Amino acid sequence: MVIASVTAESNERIRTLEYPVVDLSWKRGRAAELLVRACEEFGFVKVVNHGVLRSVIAKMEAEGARFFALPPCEKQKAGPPTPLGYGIRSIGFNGDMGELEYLLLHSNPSYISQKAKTICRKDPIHFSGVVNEYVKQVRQLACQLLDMVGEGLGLQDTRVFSRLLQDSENDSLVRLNHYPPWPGSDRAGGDADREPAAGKSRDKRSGGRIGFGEHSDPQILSILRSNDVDGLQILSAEADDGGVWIPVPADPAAFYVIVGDALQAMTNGRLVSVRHRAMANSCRPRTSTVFFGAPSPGTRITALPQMIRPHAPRRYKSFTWAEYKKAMYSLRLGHNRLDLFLAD
Ligand code: GA4
Repeated sequence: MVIASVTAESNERIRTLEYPVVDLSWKRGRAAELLVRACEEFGFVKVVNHGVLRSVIAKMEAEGARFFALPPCEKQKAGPPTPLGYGIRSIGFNGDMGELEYLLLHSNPSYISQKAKTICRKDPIHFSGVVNEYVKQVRQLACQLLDMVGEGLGLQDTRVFSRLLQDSENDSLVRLNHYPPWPGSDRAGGDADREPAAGKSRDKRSGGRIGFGEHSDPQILSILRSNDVDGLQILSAEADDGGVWIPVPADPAAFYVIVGDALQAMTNGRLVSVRHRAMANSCRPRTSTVFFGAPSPGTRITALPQMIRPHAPRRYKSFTWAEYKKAMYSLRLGHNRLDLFLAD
């Protein structure tokens, strides 16, 4: 597998940490095989040569920048998040807090055109056009990757995952995040000695300021990109010390692919939904855009028969996406919510 490495300080040791990269210009069969290995071992992969047009990405980024630069009272008109809409610091309904502001939108064009009236009052049609085009291209990328996963797993019906994202009732979301800068944070010597303000969270080991806390994504597949400011970290499952946070350097030209809980359940645990978080330590603002590919609410999430074997018995009860969402909104961000659906 092609691996990128990053040197990081963890547990008072300097270590080289690794994460997988797949280049979509490689031969399809080889790329599919490596994609599956990455999703099995990490639940995460950086994808380059992805084919999403740079102009589409740039327009989406510009719309995000324009919105977040509005005065607070203007932004509030697109809130509060219920759970969709504009939010600041508060995440979900159960007291989770982050160091960010965000726009969380349904990917359905009719929802976007309705919501655009509060997000971009000057030109809602332009805003919806930009978001719809971005969603269309990134959904296509997600479907291409899911078809490759189907191939790499040796499934006869290689479209079994991508069909869920193409369903007219699919519940996919798009999220724009803006992590404001933290003044003084990049100065020499770091800032682990600085006390965060009341209620703000910090990683106990590194002292870094957490922008969006540890969690897994509930959906099938998430496709993330960011500006050139670092912050994304993935948790590697290491038996000896309960996991190590791997900082994934920013690359605005790449997309980062995150396996969600629903794909873990459908593959009976063969692909793993990776726990990840975003740090907000930089003296420059970090922005990220995430597409969360989800099925329709009525879709039944259940392990594919080919994934159940004598040595790999059924791990999860089957559930509908609507049932899973109900559970996830009743729980904290960091909860291992799939555990609630473990088979008897
Ligand atoms: C995590 C992944 C996505 O950002 C998200 C988040 C959602 C929200 O912000 O409303 C949740 C979180 C996420 C999982 C648990 C619940 C719901 C916040 C929260 C505490 C949009 C999603 O789908 O699930």
